[in-house]
Amino acid sequence: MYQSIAWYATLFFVFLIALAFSFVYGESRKLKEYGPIQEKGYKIRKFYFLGLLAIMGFASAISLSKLPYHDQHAQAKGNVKVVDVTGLQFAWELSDENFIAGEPIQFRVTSKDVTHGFGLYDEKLHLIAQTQAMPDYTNKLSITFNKPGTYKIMCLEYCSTGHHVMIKDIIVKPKGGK
Ligand SMILES: [Cu+2]
Repeated sequence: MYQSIAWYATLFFVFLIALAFSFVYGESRKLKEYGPIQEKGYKIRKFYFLGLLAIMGFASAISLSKLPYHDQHAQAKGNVKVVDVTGLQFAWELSDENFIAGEPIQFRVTSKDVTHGFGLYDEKLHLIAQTQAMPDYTNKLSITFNKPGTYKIMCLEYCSTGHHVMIKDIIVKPKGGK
């Protein structure tokens, strides 16, 4: 859906630019007094600048708050399960592999060798969360698996020949069930 919106928006703006160019080309053939045109142009420019500023400010405020960057300084609260994750060539090691739906989890992700990408995928292979797995550094990633099922960790950073086998299943059991 977003691709088609982006595509039509691009077409629309290309069309607007083409329109502006043909207008300028048409006008450039007429002889006119320069002063008033310049004054009008400056007014339009100011209007566009302020308009653009307002739109970009608004869009930034909305989209920045939704960026999936997790709070690295967040402390694991009482009932949060902390799971240490280590990426290595070519596997994922987890300190705990028992997951229950609805349980808040904080992954603490690091690497033993090179940089890997910790990508969490749901059953439809949609990426639901990700962070870097870096040597000598721990990234915190908080997530709650709302539905039981088989999730996957896949490496998101090309890390040499075995990169494609860095896949691990995470089985999330239903709450109260087996
Ligand atoms: Cu990797």
